[in-house]
Amino acid sequence: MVQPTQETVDRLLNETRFTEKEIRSFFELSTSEELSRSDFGEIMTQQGLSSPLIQDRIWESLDKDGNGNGSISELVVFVAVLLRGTDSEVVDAFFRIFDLNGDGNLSPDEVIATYGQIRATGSEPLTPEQEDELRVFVAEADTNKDGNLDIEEFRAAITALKSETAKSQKKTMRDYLALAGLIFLTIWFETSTSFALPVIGALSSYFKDEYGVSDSQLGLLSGLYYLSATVGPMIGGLFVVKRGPTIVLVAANIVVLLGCVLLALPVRTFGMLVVARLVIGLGGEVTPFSNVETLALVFGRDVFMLMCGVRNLIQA
Ligand SMILES: [Ca+2]
Ligand SMILES: [Ca+2]
Ligand SMILES: [Ca+2]
Repeated sequence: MVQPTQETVDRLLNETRFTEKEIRSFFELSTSEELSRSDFGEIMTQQGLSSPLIQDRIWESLDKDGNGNGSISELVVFVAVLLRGTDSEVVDAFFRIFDLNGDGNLSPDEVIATYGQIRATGSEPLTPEQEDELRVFVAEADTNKDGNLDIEEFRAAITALKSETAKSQKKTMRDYLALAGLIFLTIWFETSTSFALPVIGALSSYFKDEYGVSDSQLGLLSGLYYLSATVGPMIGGLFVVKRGPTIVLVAANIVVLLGCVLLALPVRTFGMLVVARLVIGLGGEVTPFSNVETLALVFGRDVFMLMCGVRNLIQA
């Protein structure tokens, strides 16, 4: 526990938006008067921020008097910006940390290196796609097109990003109508396949009369569906990885439709039933997983579960 002088408390009251009580509690919680650069490095590395370059940038913001040690007062001022700073103070603080070579400009590589480290704390590093997104972010924010972001461009980009996020969080009547439309589409995509799959069972007496098939042949038709349904998902799964679930979902539904068209043709032979059921099976079991993957892609976390529910309801 460290006791600050009244003079130090008054100065920090002046420099930060903390209350006297908050300032004093920082000191009370501290076990030593100063933090060394190496202790700081150790703490940062433990938190997943291992890059010495980024540690240096944060340290420069912290050790304001540059004496090589972080005092409690310096720590209070640094934390105050992050916790109680205005938007522009926080943005400025991040700009100084992101600007690794300290030239007053953010290059795309600096944004990727720093954002990657901060974002990647305790999780995966940035993917090439995420890096590309950051490059696009820098290119779009770079209004004077010199390839870098100065502080004004960085501020404008962050402000735009914030207002965009706020806008996207406000739901309007239009959003709810769009949601209703999407529920309808989800039902639509699920209904056709869910109807086509068990139709043999429901229409067994019709098939017996119309095609003259026996009970064992009906059993065979059901079995054939599951035979091709074990092959379909293997192919479908490969394409989901390669091409994304949406296109696979559409393709699988087209395959099921093709099978249904074959069933509807006026060729009333057992051979045609066999072919049609094999075709339906090929696409039929691809739809459940590509449908869920598509829902995850299209809907945010809150709506995704609703859509899965809608889908399961239709399946049942
Ligand atoms: Ca210092
Ligand atoms: Ca720079
Ligand atoms: Ca620029």
